[in-house]
Amino acid sequence: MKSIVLLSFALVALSVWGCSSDDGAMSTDENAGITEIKDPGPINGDMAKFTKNGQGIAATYKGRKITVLMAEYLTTESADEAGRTVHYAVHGNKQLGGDFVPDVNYQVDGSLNVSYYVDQNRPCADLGVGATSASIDRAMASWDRASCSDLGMTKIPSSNAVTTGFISFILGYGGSFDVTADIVHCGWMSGAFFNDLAPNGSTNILGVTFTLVFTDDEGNLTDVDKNGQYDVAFREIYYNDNFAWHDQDGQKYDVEWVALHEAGHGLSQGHFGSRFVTNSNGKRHYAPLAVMNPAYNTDTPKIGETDLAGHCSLWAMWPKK
Ligand SMILES: [Ca+2]
Ligand SMILES: [Ca+2]
Ligand SMILES: [Zn+2]
Repeated sequence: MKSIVLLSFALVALSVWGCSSDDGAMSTDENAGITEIKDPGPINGDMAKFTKNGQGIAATYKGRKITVLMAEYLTTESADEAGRTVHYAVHGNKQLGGDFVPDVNYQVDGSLNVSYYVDQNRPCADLGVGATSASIDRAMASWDRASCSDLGMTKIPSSNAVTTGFISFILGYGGSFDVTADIVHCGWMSGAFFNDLAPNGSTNILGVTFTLVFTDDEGNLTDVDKNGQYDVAFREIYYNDNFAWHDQDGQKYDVEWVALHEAGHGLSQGHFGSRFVTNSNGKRHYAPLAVMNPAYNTDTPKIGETDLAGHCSLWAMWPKK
């Protein structure tokens, strides 16, 4: 059975092999010169960063405590290490993911619709908030168009009076414990914020999504709907202003591409894709090529077949409104 799985994976890998256009022709000898780079796996992060005076985060929503579960970060295509998942709340050796609870009482927006908010108070240095907000809106609309799911994607209008940033607040970069939406695009942060996340983060990490989850009164993570996933309160997305950002001009780094990737995390999807390097030129490739690969890999922001399959497995059963 295992060999069949491996064989079918190899066929998938060959059939959907993707390289950016400047890579030139691949070797005709598929068995030579290509090395898989093993996924180093998730990291256990330092929860102490997110506690104050030895206490867990005391932020609450409707009487429920909220804490940080994990961070998923996206790296550049040239970073030595691909994006990874940092688990802050680890119970025993269990590193579970998080998912929204299909119950309005566990929806911070009080609705089974998926809401998002774009904070325009942390603008990008390269582009106006109109352009970056439009890019984010297109990314959210792309996920909303998936016909297998009925997200009811709803945008909460941006207001300069609203302060987002649960994570940035805790880490000392300003923000608040206010809750605005299921998915919050908090805006662009300095490179220092990303160095706090991972070594060389300022120069390797393009964006990050933090998953915030509910806990019980004692601070234990909950799984009230018993789906094997911790119960997500909301997610926060941050972009790295240490990079040059572009708006649909084919240059790196395209806001919509990164927003589409981060919104995939916002909708509970993780990274996937195996990483390979062509030995002769050091170019890195993913199979299958996808927007949910852990590194930036194309200038065309689009949801791939594998991305869509992952999305549908998470959302096809979401209750209709
Ligand atoms: Ca909702
Ligand atoms: Ca759950
Ligand atoms: Zn990611």
